Amino acid sequence: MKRYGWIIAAAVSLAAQAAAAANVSVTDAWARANMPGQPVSGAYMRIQSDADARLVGVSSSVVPRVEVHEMNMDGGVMRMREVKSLDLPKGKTVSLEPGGYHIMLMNLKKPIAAGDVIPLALTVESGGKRQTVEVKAVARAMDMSGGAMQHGAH
Ligand SMILES: [Cu+2]
Repeated sequence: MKRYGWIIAAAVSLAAQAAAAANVSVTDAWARANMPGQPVSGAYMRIQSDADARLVGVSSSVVPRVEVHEMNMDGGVMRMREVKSLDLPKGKTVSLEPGGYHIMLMNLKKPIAAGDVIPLALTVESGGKRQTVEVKAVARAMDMSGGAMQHGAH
């Protein structure tokens, strides 16, 4: 599977950027297209901040509920849980990808189809200030046999 086979331009705007706010860049933002009847999916991206920061929330105008999740192995079983805050260390690229940290798209009213654009608003905190980073994740189909995570546990 060519996970990063194509680069998706992430539209990043730094709203209300204060002098102390970190510069946050997001690349390779994508969402997983899903099957009819699946109410959940995942969104993935790479985030880099030029100052120590934290991702403290994500929302979307088209997804009723969005959470930041962590996935790991627990006794041979893949489990995931919500994380309230994800560290974005200065200068380090933090990857959200299948099998690791991801943005959970929940309570979907209709399936996400390949090519759909999912707008996401990331709330990033740094130096006591919060800013919103707008990201557009383009949906792509995913080969479920290629080690993709299942979200059936929800
Ligand atoms: Cu999840």
